[in-house]
Amino acid sequence: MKIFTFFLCAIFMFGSMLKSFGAEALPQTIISPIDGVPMALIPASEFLRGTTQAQLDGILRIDPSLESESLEDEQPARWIYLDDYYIDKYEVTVRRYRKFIGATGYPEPDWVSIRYFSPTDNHPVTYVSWEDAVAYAEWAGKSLVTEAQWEKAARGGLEGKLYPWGDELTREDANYLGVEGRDKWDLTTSPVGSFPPNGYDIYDMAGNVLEWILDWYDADYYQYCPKENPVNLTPTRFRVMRGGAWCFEDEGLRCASRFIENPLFRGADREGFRCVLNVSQGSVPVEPTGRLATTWGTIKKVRN
Ligand SMILES: [Ca+2]
Ligand SMILES: [Ca+2]
Repeated sequence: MKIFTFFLCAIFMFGSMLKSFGAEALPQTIISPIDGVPMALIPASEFLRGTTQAQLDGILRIDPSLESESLEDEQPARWIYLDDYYIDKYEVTVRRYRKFIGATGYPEPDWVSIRYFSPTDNHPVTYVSWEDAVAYAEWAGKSLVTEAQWEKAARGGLEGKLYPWGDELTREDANYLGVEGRDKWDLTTSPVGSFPPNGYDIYDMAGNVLEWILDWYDADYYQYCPKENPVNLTPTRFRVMRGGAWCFEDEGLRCASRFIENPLFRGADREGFRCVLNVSQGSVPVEPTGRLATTWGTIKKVRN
């Protein structure tokens, strides 16, 4: 309890030191003070979200077995504006999740199953529910990723591409169904960061584990959502998951692919998450000197 109280105080101090920054002053990379993960800045801007009709036609030409209706929830493609935010460069690992459990006394996950599909501490944690992911994010002083934040980060600054690095997916890019080349993992996750990052220096946005998203899933959400900082907080039956997983075909690894899951489900060998820091909500810790700092000491600041 004492440790938990310490973390609550620390998060409060963390927030109280916030200061507004122009985008030009924000460092490209920060180290998240509580869970120690490097986070990449995604600068405020518009990005083209979703799947255009031309892309949808192309996808169906490549794989005629797909039903066009199954991709309609990715339409219409629209320009969406998002404020500055930082996103974890890596999926939350077994090591970081264990640290969270130890610090808070949060209920232990199914370590036996986790170990089977994620055999080392540097593999992504799995067998976590949406609520587990939110609890971790709150402990870490961060938030779960919104659906729009996830897709913008996945696109890596590119416009209208199918995957985080372009329109082709190869075995050098990601862990998905099967084994070849750099993808040495057949029926398990790979250690986080085993493949090259995208243009925002973020790893495993395609494949490895599916990632829990803050939004509730609505197939029609793109048709009516706001243009700025959209997040669907109206309850439905499912939460969104993004990015595909180690057991998915290549089509499921597209940046625009949307998946659904029961938020209470904690039994999946392919489901993990990552977190964000929302700059506008005052979650970037800055001292008047411009140094990043917390009650734990100065945050390691890394320049790309
Ligand atoms: Ca594989
Ligand atoms: Ca992933």
